Amino acid sequence: MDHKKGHYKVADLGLASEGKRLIAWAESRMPVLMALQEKYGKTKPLKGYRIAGCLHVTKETAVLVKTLVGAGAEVSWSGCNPLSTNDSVAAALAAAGVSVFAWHGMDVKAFYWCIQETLRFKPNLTLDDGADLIFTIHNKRKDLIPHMIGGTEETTTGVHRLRAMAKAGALKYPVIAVNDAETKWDFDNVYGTGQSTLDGILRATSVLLSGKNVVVAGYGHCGKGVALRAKGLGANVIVTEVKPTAALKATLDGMRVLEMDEAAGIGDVFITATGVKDIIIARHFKMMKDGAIVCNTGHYDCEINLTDLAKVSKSVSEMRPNNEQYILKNGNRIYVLAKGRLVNLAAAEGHPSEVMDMSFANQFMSQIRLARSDERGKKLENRVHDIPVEQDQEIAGLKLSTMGLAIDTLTPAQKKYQDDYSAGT
Ligand code: RBV
Repeated sequence: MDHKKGHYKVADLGLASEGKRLIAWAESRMPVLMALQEKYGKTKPLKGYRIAGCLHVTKETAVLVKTLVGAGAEVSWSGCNPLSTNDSVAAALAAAGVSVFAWHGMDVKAFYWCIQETLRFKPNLTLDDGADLIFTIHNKRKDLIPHMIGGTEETTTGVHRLRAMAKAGALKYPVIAVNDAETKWDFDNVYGTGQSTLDGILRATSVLLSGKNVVVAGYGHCGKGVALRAKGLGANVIVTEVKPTAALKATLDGMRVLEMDEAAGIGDVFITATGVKDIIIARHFKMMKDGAIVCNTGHYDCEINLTDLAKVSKSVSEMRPNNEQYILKNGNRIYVLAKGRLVNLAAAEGHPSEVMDMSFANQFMSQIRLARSDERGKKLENRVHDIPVEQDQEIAGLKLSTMGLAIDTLTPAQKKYQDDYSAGT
Protein backbone atom coordinates (compact mmCIF):
# COMPACT_ATOMS: atom_id res chain seq x y z
CA MET A 1 0.00 0.00 0.00
CA ASP A 2 1.30 3.46 -0.83
CA HIS A 3 1.33 6.25 1.66
CA LYS A 4 -1.98 8.10 1.96
CA LYS A 5 -1.95 11.55 3.47
CA GLY A 6 -3.54 11.57 6.91
CA HIS A 7 -3.49 7.75 7.11
CA TYR A 8 -3.49 6.72 10.81
CA LYS A 9 -4.15 4.01 13.38
CA VAL A 10 -5.20 5.03 16.89
CA ALA A 11 -7.29 3.43 19.66
CA ASP A 12 -10.46 5.52 19.37
CA LEU A 13 -11.03 8.60 17.24
CA GLY A 14 -13.97 9.46 19.54
CA LEU A 15 -11.46 10.64 22.17
CA ALA A 16 -10.31 13.54 19.98
CA SER A 17 -12.13 16.35 21.80
CA GLU A 18 -10.62 15.29 25.16
CA GLY A 19 -7.21 15.19 23.47
CA LYS A 20 -7.69 18.68 22.06
CA ARG A 21 -8.31 20.02 25.56
CA LEU A 22 -5.18 18.32 26.89
CA ILE A 23 -3.10 19.79 24.07
CA ALA A 24 -4.54 23.27 24.73
CA TRP A 25 -3.53 22.85 28.39
CA ALA A 26 0.03 21.94 27.39
CA GLU A 27 0.14 24.91 24.99
CA SER A 28 -0.69 27.23 27.87
CA ARG A 29 2.45 25.95 29.68
CA MET A 30 4.86 25.94 26.70
CA PRO A 31 5.46 29.59 25.85
CA VAL A 32 8.85 29.11 24.14
CA LEU A 33 7.57 26.53 21.68
CA MET A 34 4.44 28.63 21.08
CA ALA A 35 6.61 31.67 20.29
CA LEU A 36 8.56 29.55 17.77
CA GLN A 37 5.26 28.26 16.36
CA GLU A 38 4.09 31.81 15.77
CA LYS A 39 7.41 32.99 14.29
CA TYR A 40 8.07 30.08 11.93
CA GLY A 41 4.41 29.62 11.04
CA LYS A 42 4.87 32.69 8.87
CA THR A 43 8.14 31.82 7.12
CA LYS A 44 7.52 28.03 6.83
CA PRO A 45 11.18 26.92 6.80
CA LEU A 46 10.18 23.25 6.81
CA LYS A 47 8.02 23.43 3.68
CA GLY A 48 8.77 20.52 1.39
CA TYR A 49 10.38 18.44 4.18
CA ARG A 50 8.97 15.13 5.37
CA ILE A 51 9.64 14.30 9.03
CA ALA A 52 9.09 10.83 10.50
CA GLY A 53 8.90 11.06 14.29
CA CYS A 54 9.11 8.33 16.91
CA LEU A 55 8.53 9.92 20.31
CA HIS A 56 6.02 9.40 23.14
CA VAL A 57 2.58 10.53 21.97
CA THR A 58 1.81 12.95 24.79
CA LYS A 59 0.13 16.33 24.96
CA GLU A 60 3.55 18.02 24.86
CA THR A 61 4.65 16.02 21.81
CA ALA A 62 1.41 17.09 20.10
CA VAL A 63 2.47 20.73 20.57
CA LEU A 64 5.81 19.89 18.91
CA VAL A 65 4.00 18.12 16.04
CA LYS A 66 1.72 21.13 15.54
CA THR A 67 4.79 23.41 15.51
CA LEU A 68 6.52 21.27 12.86
CA VAL A 69 3.37 21.12 10.73
CA GLY A 70 2.80 24.87 11.17
CA ALA A 71 6.33 25.49 9.88
CA GLY A 72 5.41 23.64 6.68
CA ALA A 73 6.59 20.07 7.33
CA GLU A 74 4.69 16.94 6.39
CA VAL A 75 4.79 14.64 9.41
CA SER A 76 4.23 10.96 10.17
CA TRP A 77 4.42 9.84 13.81
CA SER A 78 4.68 6.79 16.04
CA GLY A 79 5.14 6.44 19.80
CA CYS A 80 8.52 5.33 21.15
CA ASN A 81 7.20 3.09 23.91
CA PRO A 82 4.29 0.60 23.92
CA LEU A 83 2.83 2.03 27.15
CA SER A 84 3.41 5.79 26.78
CA THR A 85 0.77 6.82 24.26
CA ASN A 86 -2.05 9.02 25.49
CA ASP A 87 -4.94 7.70 23.37
CA SER A 88 -6.92 10.92 23.44
CA VAL A 89 -3.91 12.93 22.24
CA ALA A 90 -3.30 10.39 19.45
CA ALA A 91 -6.98 10.74 18.45
CA ALA A 92 -6.76 14.55 18.41
CA LEU A 93 -3.69 14.42 16.16
CA ALA A 94 -5.37 11.98 13.77
CA ALA A 95 -8.52 14.16 13.71
CA ALA A 96 -6.32 17.15 12.82
CA GLY A 97 -5.04 15.26 9.77
CA VAL A 98 -1.70 14.09 11.17
CA SER A 99 -0.54 10.65 10.09
CA VAL A 100 -0.17 8.97 13.49
CA PHE A 101 0.27 5.31 14.43
CA ALA A 102 0.10 4.84 18.19
CA TRP A 103 -2.12 3.42 20.89
CA HIS A 104 -1.62 2.60 24.55
CA GLY A 105 -0.79 -1.00 25.41
CA MET A 106 0.40 -2.23 22.02
CA ASP A 107 2.67 -5.28 21.82
CA VAL A 108 6.25 -5.16 20.55
CA LYS A 109 5.24 -6.44 17.08
CA ALA A 110 2.70 -3.64 16.68
CA PHE A 111 5.30 -1.16 17.94
CA TYR A 112 7.64 -1.92 15.02
CA TRP A 113 4.71 -2.10 12.59
CA CYS A 114 3.84 1.49 13.55
CA ILE A 115 7.41 2.65 12.88
CA GLN A 116 7.34 0.96 9.47
CA GLU A 117 4.03 2.69 8.65
CA THR A 118 5.57 6.11 9.31
CA LEU A 119 8.25 5.34 6.73
CA ARG A 120 5.81 4.84 3.86
CA PHE A 121 5.90 8.52 2.90
CA LYS A 122 9.67 8.33 2.45
CA PRO A 123 10.82 10.86 5.04
CA ASN A 124 13.97 12.92 4.54
CA LEU A 125 14.28 13.92 8.21
CA THR A 126 13.83 11.81 11.36
CA LEU A 127 13.09 12.70 14.97
CA ASP A 128 13.81 9.94 17.47
CA ASP A 129 13.54 9.21 21.18
CA GLY A 130 15.61 6.07 21.80
CA ALA A 131 16.90 5.63 18.21
CA ASP A 132 14.44 2.86 17.26
CA LEU A 133 13.36 4.77 14.14
CA ILE A 134 16.91 5.41 12.90
CA PHE A 135 17.83 1.85 13.72
CA THR A 136 14.83 0.52 11.74
CA ILE A 137 15.84 2.66 8.74
CA HIS A 138 19.45 1.40 8.92
CA ASN A 139 18.26 -2.20 9.20
CA LYS A 140 15.03 -2.55 7.27
CA ARG A 141 14.73 0.51 4.99
CA LYS A 142 18.23 1.12 3.66
CA ASP A 143 16.59 2.41 0.46
CA LEU A 144 15.67 5.61 2.37
CA ILE A 145 19.24 6.45 3.47
CA PRO A 146 20.45 8.17 0.25
CA HIS A 147 17.57 10.70 0.56
CA MET A 148 18.05 11.34 4.26
CA ILE A 149 19.20 14.84 5.31
CA GLY A 150 19.58 14.00 8.99
CA GLY A 151 17.89 13.22 12.26
CA THR A 152 17.54 14.40 15.84
CA GLU A 153 17.65 12.33 19.05
CA GLU A 154 15.82 13.17 22.25
CA THR A 155 17.19 10.94 24.97
CA THR A 156 20.39 9.75 26.71
CA THR A 157 19.90 6.10 25.76
CA GLY A 158 19.35 7.03 22.09
CA VAL A 159 22.43 9.26 21.97
CA HIS A 160 24.42 6.42 23.55
CA ARG A 161 23.23 3.99 20.87
CA LEU A 162 23.97 6.46 18.08
CA ARG A 163 27.47 7.24 19.31
CA ALA A 164 28.13 3.48 19.41
CA MET A 165 26.81 3.19 15.83
CA ALA A 166 28.99 6.12 14.71
CA LYS A 167 32.05 4.60 16.39
CA ALA A 168 31.47 1.33 14.58
CA GLY A 169 31.12 3.22 11.27
CA ALA A 170 27.49 2.07 11.07
CA LEU A 171 25.76 5.49 11.21
CA LYS A 172 24.83 6.44 7.67
CA TYR A 173 23.40 9.92 8.16
CA PRO A 174 24.02 12.84 10.56
CA VAL A 175 22.16 13.13 13.85
CA ILE A 176 21.87 16.04 16.26
CA ALA A 177 22.03 15.06 19.96
CA VAL A 178 19.18 17.16 21.33
CA ASN A 179 19.55 15.37 24.66
CA ASP A 180 22.99 16.87 25.21
CA ALA A 181 21.80 20.49 25.03
CA GLU A 182 22.17 22.22 28.38
CA THR A 183 18.56 23.41 28.09
CA LYS A 184 17.51 19.75 27.70
CA TRP A 185 19.51 17.57 29.94
CA ASP A 186 20.04 19.91 32.86
CA PHE A 187 16.29 20.45 33.12
CA ASP A 188 14.22 17.70 31.43
CA ASN A 189 16.43 14.87 32.74
CA VAL A 190 16.75 16.27 36.27
CA TYR A 191 13.55 18.16 37.17
CA GLY A 192 11.32 16.49 34.56
CA THR A 193 12.31 12.92 35.46
CA GLY A 194 12.41 13.78 39.16
CA GLN A 195 8.83 14.99 39.31
CA SER A 196 7.21 12.71 36.72
CA THR A 197 8.74 9.53 38.14
CA LEU A 198 7.37 10.22 41.61
CA ASP A 199 4.07 11.24 39.99
CA GLY A 200 3.91 7.80 38.30
CA ILE A 201 4.76 5.96 41.51
CA LEU A 202 2.13 7.86 43.49
CA ARG A 203 -0.60 7.36 40.86
CA ALA A 204 0.14 3.62 40.72
CA THR A 205 0.42 3.08 44.50
CA SER A 206 -0.76 6.11 46.54
CA VAL A 207 1.79 5.13 49.21
CA LEU A 208 3.32 7.52 51.73
CA LEU A 209 6.91 8.21 50.67
CA SER A 210 7.89 10.05 53.83
CA GLY A 211 9.96 7.76 56.06
CA LYS A 212 10.36 5.09 53.36
CA ASN A 213 13.71 3.72 52.22
CA VAL A 214 13.81 4.65 48.54
CA VAL A 215 16.58 3.00 46.52
CA VAL A 216 17.57 4.88 43.36
CA ALA A 217 19.81 2.91 40.99
CA GLY A 218 21.98 5.31 39.01
CA TYR A 219 22.97 8.87 39.92
CA GLY A 220 23.19 10.40 36.46
CA HIS A 221 21.00 13.40 35.66
CA CYS A 222 17.78 11.34 35.87
CA GLY A 223 18.68 9.42 39.03
CA LYS A 224 19.78 12.62 40.71
CA GLY A 225 16.47 14.30 39.93
CA VAL A 226 14.52 11.34 41.32
CA ALA A 227 16.71 11.10 44.44
CA LEU A 228 16.41 14.82 45.23
CA ARG A 229 12.63 14.81 44.85
CA ALA A 230 12.24 11.64 46.95
CA LYS A 231 14.41 13.23 49.64
CA GLY A 232 12.25 16.35 49.49
CA LEU A 233 9.22 14.18 50.25
CA GLY A 234 10.91 12.85 53.37
CA ALA A 235 12.24 9.53 52.10
CA ASN A 236 15.57 8.06 53.22
CA VAL A 237 17.30 7.84 49.88
CA ILE A 238 19.83 5.13 49.09
CA VAL A 239 21.80 5.33 45.83
CA THR A 240 23.55 2.49 44.01
CA GLU A 241 26.21 3.35 41.43
CA VAL A 242 29.07 1.92 39.37
CA LYS A 243 30.83 5.22 38.64
CA PRO A 244 33.05 6.54 41.48
CA THR A 245 32.46 10.26 40.73
CA ALA A 246 28.69 9.79 40.58
CA ALA A 247 28.72 7.85 43.87
CA LEU A 248 30.77 10.62 45.44
CA LYS A 249 28.33 13.30 44.23
CA ALA A 250 25.45 11.30 45.69
CA THR A 251 27.26 11.04 49.02
CA LEU A 252 27.95 14.77 49.16
CA ASP A 253 24.33 15.47 48.20
CA GLY A 254 23.41 13.64 51.40
CA MET A 255 22.41 10.26 49.95
CA ARG A 256 23.52 6.93 51.39
CA VAL A 257 25.52 4.91 48.85
CA LEU A 258 25.31 1.09 49.00
CA GLU A 259 25.78 -1.87 46.68
CA MET A 260 22.52 -3.27 45.34
CA ASP A 261 23.21 -6.53 47.18
CA GLU A 262 22.95 -4.62 50.45
CA ALA A 263 20.26 -2.13 49.42
CA ALA A 264 17.96 -4.94 48.20
CA GLY A 265 17.11 -6.02 51.74
CA ILE A 266 16.58 -2.48 53.05
CA GLY A 267 14.51 -0.74 50.35
CA ASP A 268 10.78 -0.14 50.42
CA VAL A 269 10.68 1.41 46.93
CA PHE A 270 13.21 0.71 44.13
CA ILE A 271 13.61 2.99 41.12
CA THR A 272 16.05 2.13 38.32
CA ALA A 273 17.48 5.02 36.28
CA THR A 274 20.67 3.59 34.77
CA GLY A 275 20.13 2.82 31.05
CA VAL A 276 21.75 -0.59 31.72
CA LYS A 277 20.15 -4.04 31.86
CA ASP A 278 19.86 -6.43 34.82
CA ILE A 279 20.11 -3.92 37.64
CA ILE A 280 17.60 -5.90 39.74
CA ILE A 281 17.83 -9.66 39.24
CA ALA A 282 16.68 -12.89 40.92
CA ARG A 283 18.93 -12.78 43.99
CA HIS A 284 17.82 -9.19 44.73
CA PHE A 285 14.12 -10.12 44.56
CA LYS A 286 14.76 -12.95 47.02
CA MET A 287 16.40 -10.52 49.48
CA MET A 288 13.59 -7.93 49.31
CA LYS A 289 11.21 -7.17 52.16
CA ASP A 290 7.55 -8.19 51.93
CA GLY A 291 5.63 -5.43 50.11
CA ALA A 292 8.59 -3.89 48.26
CA ILE A 293 7.68 -1.73 45.26
CA VAL A 294 9.86 -1.92 42.14
CA CYS A 295 9.82 0.36 39.10
CA ASN A 296 11.98 1.77 36.31
CA THR A 297 12.37 5.19 34.76
CA GLY A 298 15.12 4.33 32.23
CA HIS A 299 14.26 4.32 28.53
CA TYR A 300 14.05 0.54 28.07
CA ASP A 301 12.37 -2.12 30.18
CA CYS A 302 15.52 -4.21 30.69
CA GLU A 303 16.68 -2.74 34.02
CA ILE A 304 14.41 -4.91 36.17
CA ASN A 305 14.67 -8.54 35.13
CA LEU A 306 11.02 -9.61 35.12
CA THR A 307 11.85 -13.04 33.68
CA ASP A 308 13.88 -13.64 36.85
CA LEU A 309 11.03 -12.34 38.99
CA ALA A 310 8.57 -14.70 37.31
CA LYS A 311 10.95 -17.62 38.00
CA VAL A 312 11.10 -16.92 41.75
CA SER A 313 7.34 -16.21 41.99
CA LYS A 314 4.34 -18.50 42.32
CA SER A 315 1.64 -16.06 41.14
CA VAL A 316 1.05 -12.66 39.51
CA SER A 317 -2.10 -10.56 39.66
CA GLU A 318 -3.08 -6.98 38.90
CA MET A 319 -3.70 -4.97 42.08
CA ARG A 320 -4.69 -1.67 40.46
CA PRO A 321 -3.76 0.08 37.19
CA ASN A 322 0.00 -0.15 36.49
CA ASN A 323 0.60 -2.18 39.64
CA GLU A 324 1.12 -5.96 39.59
CA GLN A 325 1.55 -8.13 42.67
CA TYR A 326 4.05 -10.99 42.44
CA ILE A 327 3.83 -13.53 45.25
CA LEU A 328 7.25 -15.10 45.67
CA LYS A 329 7.86 -18.75 46.49
CA ASN A 330 9.18 -17.51 49.87
CA GLY A 331 5.73 -15.96 50.52
CA ASN A 332 6.80 -12.30 50.15
CA ARG A 333 4.88 -9.89 47.95
CA ILE A 334 6.63 -7.61 45.44
CA TYR A 335 4.78 -4.94 43.47
CA VAL A 336 6.00 -4.09 39.96
CA LEU A 337 4.80 -0.83 38.43
CA ALA A 338 4.04 -0.34 34.71
CA LYS A 339 5.55 -3.72 33.80
CA GLY A 340 9.03 -2.30 34.35
CA ARG A 341 8.58 0.27 31.58
CA LEU A 342 9.13 4.02 32.06
CA VAL A 343 6.91 4.56 35.10
CA ASN A 344 6.67 8.32 34.52
CA LEU A 345 5.13 7.95 31.07
CA ALA A 346 3.24 4.68 31.56
CA ALA A 347 1.62 5.48 34.92
CA ALA A 348 1.58 9.29 34.75
CA GLU A 349 1.78 11.86 31.94
CA GLY A 350 5.54 12.11 31.41
CA HIS A 351 7.48 15.22 32.19
CA PRO A 352 5.58 18.44 32.90
CA SER A 353 4.94 20.71 29.91
CA GLU A 354 7.16 23.46 31.33
CA VAL A 355 10.37 21.44 30.90
CA MET A 356 9.32 19.81 27.62
CA ASP A 357 8.94 23.39 26.37
CA MET A 358 12.76 23.70 26.24
CA SER A 359 13.46 20.12 25.10
CA PHE A 360 11.07 20.46 22.18
CA ALA A 361 12.24 23.98 21.29
CA ASN A 362 15.65 22.30 20.82
CA GLN A 363 14.06 19.57 18.69
CA PHE A 364 12.31 22.13 16.51
CA MET A 365 15.40 24.34 16.05
CA SER A 366 17.51 21.28 15.23
CA GLN A 367 15.08 20.15 12.53
CA ILE A 368 15.31 23.65 11.02
CA ARG A 369 19.12 23.47 11.19
CA LEU A 370 19.02 20.21 9.23
CA ALA A 371 16.63 21.66 6.63
CA ARG A 372 18.92 24.69 6.21
CA SER A 373 21.97 22.47 5.79
CA ASP A 374 20.13 20.84 2.91
CA GLU A 375 19.14 24.15 1.32
CA ARG A 376 22.70 25.39 1.46
CA GLY A 377 23.92 22.11 -0.05
CA LYS A 378 26.05 21.59 3.05
CA LYS A 379 24.82 18.35 4.55
CA LEU A 380 26.24 17.73 8.02
CA GLU A 381 28.85 14.99 8.37
CA ASN A 382 27.67 11.47 9.19
CA ARG A 383 28.21 11.60 12.93
CA VAL A 384 26.52 12.73 16.14
CA HIS A 385 26.46 16.54 16.37
CA ASP A 386 26.05 18.80 19.38
CA ILE A 387 23.57 21.65 19.71
CA PRO A 388 25.25 25.03 19.06
CA VAL A 389 25.97 26.93 22.30
CA GLU A 390 24.10 29.98 20.95
CA GLN A 391 20.92 27.90 20.51
CA ASP A 392 21.09 26.83 24.15
CA GLN A 393 21.50 30.39 25.37
CA GLU A 394 18.75 31.67 23.07
CA ILE A 395 16.27 29.09 24.34
CA ALA A 396 17.23 29.70 27.98
CA GLY A 397 16.90 33.46 27.43
CA LEU A 398 13.46 33.05 25.86
CA LYS A 399 12.36 30.79 28.73
CA LEU A 400 13.52 33.33 31.31
CA SER A 401 11.69 36.17 29.61
CA THR A 402 8.44 34.14 29.47
CA MET A 403 8.89 33.64 33.22
CA GLY A 404 9.20 37.39 33.66
CA LEU A 405 12.80 37.10 34.83
CA ALA A 406 15.54 39.55 33.82
CA ILE A 407 19.29 39.03 34.10
CA ASP A 408 22.31 41.34 34.13
CA THR A 409 24.55 42.15 31.16
CA LEU A 410 28.34 42.52 31.39
CA THR A 411 29.68 46.03 30.75
CA PRO A 412 32.39 46.40 28.08
CA ALA A 413 34.95 46.84 30.87
CA GLN A 414 33.82 43.59 32.51
CA LYS A 415 34.04 41.73 29.19
CA LYS A 416 37.54 43.11 28.67
CA TYR A 417 38.52 41.97 32.17
CA GLN A 418 37.15 38.49 31.47
CA ASP A 419 39.39 38.05 28.43
CA ASP A 420 42.44 39.72 29.96
CA TYR A 421 44.75 36.88 30.99
CA SER A 422 47.31 39.32 32.47
CA ALA A 423 44.94 40.59 35.17
CA GLY A 424 45.65 39.12 38.61
CA THR A 425 45.59 40.41 42.16
N1 RBV B 1 9.70 12.74 27.67
N2 RBV B 1 8.71 13.27 26.98
C1 RBV B 1 7.75 13.56 27.83
N3 RBV B 1 5.73 14.68 28.41
O1 RBV B 1 6.23 14.34 26.30
N4 RBV B 1 8.10 13.21 29.04
C2 RBV B 1 9.35 12.68 28.94
C3 RBV B 1 6.50 14.22 27.46
C4 RBV B 1 10.96 12.36 27.04
C5 RBV B 1 12.17 12.96 27.75
O2 RBV B 1 12.68 14.04 27.01
C6 RBV B 1 13.16 11.79 27.84
O3 RBV B 1 14.43 12.13 27.34
C7 RBV B 1 12.48 10.70 27.05
O4 RBV B 1 11.11 10.97 27.13
C8 RBV B 1 12.75 9.28 27.49
O5 RBV B 1 12.17 8.40 26.60
